[in-house]
Amino acid sequence: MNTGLRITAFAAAAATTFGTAYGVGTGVGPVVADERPAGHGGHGAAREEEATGGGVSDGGHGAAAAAGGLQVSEDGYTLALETPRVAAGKRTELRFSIRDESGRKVTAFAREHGKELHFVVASRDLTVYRHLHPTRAADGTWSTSADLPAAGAYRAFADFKPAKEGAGALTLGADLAATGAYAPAPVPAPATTARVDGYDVTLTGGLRPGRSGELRLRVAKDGRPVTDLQPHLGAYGHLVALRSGDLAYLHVHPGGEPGDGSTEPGPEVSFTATAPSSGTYRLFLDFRHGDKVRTAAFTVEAGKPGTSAGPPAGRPETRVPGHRH
Ligand SMILES: [Cu+2]
Repeated sequence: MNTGLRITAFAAAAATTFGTAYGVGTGVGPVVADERPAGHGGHGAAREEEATGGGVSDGGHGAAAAAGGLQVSEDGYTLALETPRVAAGKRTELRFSIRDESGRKVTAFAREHGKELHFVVASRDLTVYRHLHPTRAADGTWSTSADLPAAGAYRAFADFKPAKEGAGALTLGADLAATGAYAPAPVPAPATTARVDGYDVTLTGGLRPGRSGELRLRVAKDGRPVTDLQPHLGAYGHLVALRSGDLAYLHVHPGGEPGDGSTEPGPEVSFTATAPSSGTYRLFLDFRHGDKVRTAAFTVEAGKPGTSAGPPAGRPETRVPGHRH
């Protein structure tokens, strides 16, 4: 599995980038992970991917920058949304393509998490979230059906890696609008539990600005821990974090994967992520159980005094010795 090896190498480079992000500040500008030495991974992400060897890696998931999705065009690639306006409240087709520097539709993608491209749509107020897997026509046009229940402003993210020598993973973002009467909602208040379809998901840990933080999500159903989560795209859960205010897209690394010999199918799934800044973030966890994918959503504050995830009030954050590898 060549892909597995290549992505593993990239994951190591990406982890290095994350480790370095603290030192260089919290800029969201592109960092070319491929040019960094890949010899010393940050969060053990590379190790876990190596164990699975299945070409599944959050490390390759657009990890070239601390935050993605803020640009419609990056590294010569552009997200061209052919359906920038759709009707709210009914199932519609979303169509787009990834264009290269010369405007041609890209047709060669590397697989990540078993897919050539991951498409996430979130409302600007972070109350609606969809993680979709469009299909690609031979000419490079992607399409998927989606239903956006509320009118308003949305951001669409394409998370992919061109299958081109030296190309890094990218997350491009484009504005999308759902027409209809618009009633923007406030971002839900921070909470450590989320309820979806009879499942209770509890969050411990949190996001820290400029530093890697662990997020552990525990899934229970009817009060009982769920210990038979099903793999979904090569992991027991997929987590996307979006920053409130600009919907910066954070890259989250799984803390282990099915078949690596140590990762249990629940009740807990763990991730590491580095917030590019303090502020409010919304976390969306997709997990699969009973043959259905569900999404649990949480609002968390990064770096806010008084929260467990943030630095203690009035005291500068100190580095944990040995945290960086
Ligand atoms: Cu996906």
